[in-house]
Amino acid sequence: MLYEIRDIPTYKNREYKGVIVQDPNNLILETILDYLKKGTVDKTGILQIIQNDNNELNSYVVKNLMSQGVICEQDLREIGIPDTFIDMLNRSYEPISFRPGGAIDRINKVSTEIYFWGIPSSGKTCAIGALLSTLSRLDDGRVMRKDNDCQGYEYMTCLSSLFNDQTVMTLPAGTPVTATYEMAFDVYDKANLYHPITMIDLAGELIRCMYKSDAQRQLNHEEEETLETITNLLVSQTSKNQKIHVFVMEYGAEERKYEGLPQSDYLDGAMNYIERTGIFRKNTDAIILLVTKADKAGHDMETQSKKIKAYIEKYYSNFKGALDNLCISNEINNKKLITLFISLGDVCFQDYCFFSNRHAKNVVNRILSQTSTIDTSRRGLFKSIFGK
Ligand SMILES: Nc1nc2c(ncn2[C@@H]2O[C@H](COP(=O)(O)OP(=O)(O)OP(=O)(O)O)[C@@H](O)[C@H]2O)c(=O)[nH]1
Ligand SMILES: [Mg+2]
Repeated sequence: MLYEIRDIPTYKNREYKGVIVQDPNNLILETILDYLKKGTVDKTGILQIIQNDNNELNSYVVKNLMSQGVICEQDLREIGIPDTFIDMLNRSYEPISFRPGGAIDRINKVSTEIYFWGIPSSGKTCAIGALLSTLSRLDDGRVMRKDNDCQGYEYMTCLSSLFNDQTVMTLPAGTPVTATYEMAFDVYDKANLYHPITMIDLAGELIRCMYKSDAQRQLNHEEEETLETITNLLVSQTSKNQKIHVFVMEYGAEERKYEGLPQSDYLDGAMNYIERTGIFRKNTDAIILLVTKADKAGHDMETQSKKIKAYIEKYYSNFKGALDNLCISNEINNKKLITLFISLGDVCFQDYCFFSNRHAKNVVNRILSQTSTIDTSRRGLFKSIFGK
C-alpha cells in the first residue's frame, strides 16, 4: 500500500495510471479510504506509515483521516508527533500559494544571477525562503536591502518573512510552471561594499520541459512559452551578469519517479540543456550541488554530511561527475564543484515546519563568498577604474 500511495504524484495535473490527476490530495485520500474499506490496511497500518516518515502523508490527508474518524489526535501523540504540529492540524491553514509573477524577459540589475534548478517538490522554494529569511536577519553587522522594483519583490518579502526562526509555520505550495520569480537584493558587508544578487526561483516543471524538449517530446503551448522565456533569460545578450547555477537534489528521492523517470534523468536533462545554451562557457562563477531535506539523513550535521556524501556516491555519481567535468572544462570556481546541504529544521505532514536557520546560515555564507562585490568607496571606485 505504501508503495501505491507514493506512486501517486504529489503535484498537480500529472499522470497516474494513464489519467491526468487534477487533485492528487484527494486521490491519495480516496485510495487510503478505499484500502481501509477493503481491509487492505487498517488504522495501525496508517499510523505506522506516519510514524516511519512524518512526511509520507500531507496535512490535507491527515486532517481528513481525522475528520472521518480513522485516526485521532491521541493516536498521533502516541506515535510521537509533537503537539506543535498536531495543533496546526486544528487550524485551517492551507499551504500558501503565490500569485504568478509577470513575465521576465531580462534581468535588469547588474548583479550575480543565481538560478535554482531541480525537479518538482525538491525543495527549491523552501530553500530560497530559508536563505532569504537568514539574509534578512543577519546578526553580524551585514545588512540585506531588497530591491522593491524587481518582478518578484512581493514573493521575496513574503518568503523571507514566512521562515521565522523557532516558530511553526505552513510551507508554501508548489510553484506553477509559468511562474518564474526574480528576487533582487544587495547584501552590504560594510557601508560601501556590497554584493548585488538576483535569485531566480524556477518551477520544477520547467526541468521536465527541458527533458521533454531534449527527448523531442511534444510540449504544450504554455510549456513552450515558459521554456522560451528561460532560454532567453540565460542566453540574453543584454545581461552580462555572472551566474551561479544551483542544482537542487532532494535527499531520499532516488526512487520517486515523474512520468516514469527518476530525479537523475531530469537533472541530467537540465544540465545538458543549459550546457547547450553555452552559458557555462564564460560567465559562470560557480556550480553548486545543493542537497535538500538533509534532516532525512539524521539529526546532527556531521552524520548528515557523511550520509549525504555516501548518498551522492551511490545514486548520483554520474551526475556529480558531469558537474565536476563542467567545472574543470570551463574553469569554473578554480575547477571545483561546490557541494552543500540544507534543511529547514523539522518538517511534518509535508506542510508544517519548525524552522531553524542552522543550515541556511552555512549556505548563505558560502554563496556570499562566491558572489562579486561592488565597492563604492573612493578607494574602491579608484580601483575599479584603474584596476589597482
Ligand atoms: N523534511 C523536509 N522536507 C522539506 C524540506 N524542504 C522542503 N521540504 C518538503 O518539500 C516540499 C516541496 O518544497 P518546495 O520548496 O515547494 O519544492 P520546489 O522544488 O519549489 O517545488 P516546485 O515549485 O513544484 O518545483 C515542501 O512542501 C516540504 O514538504 C526540508 O528541509 N526537510
Ligand atoms: Mg517552487
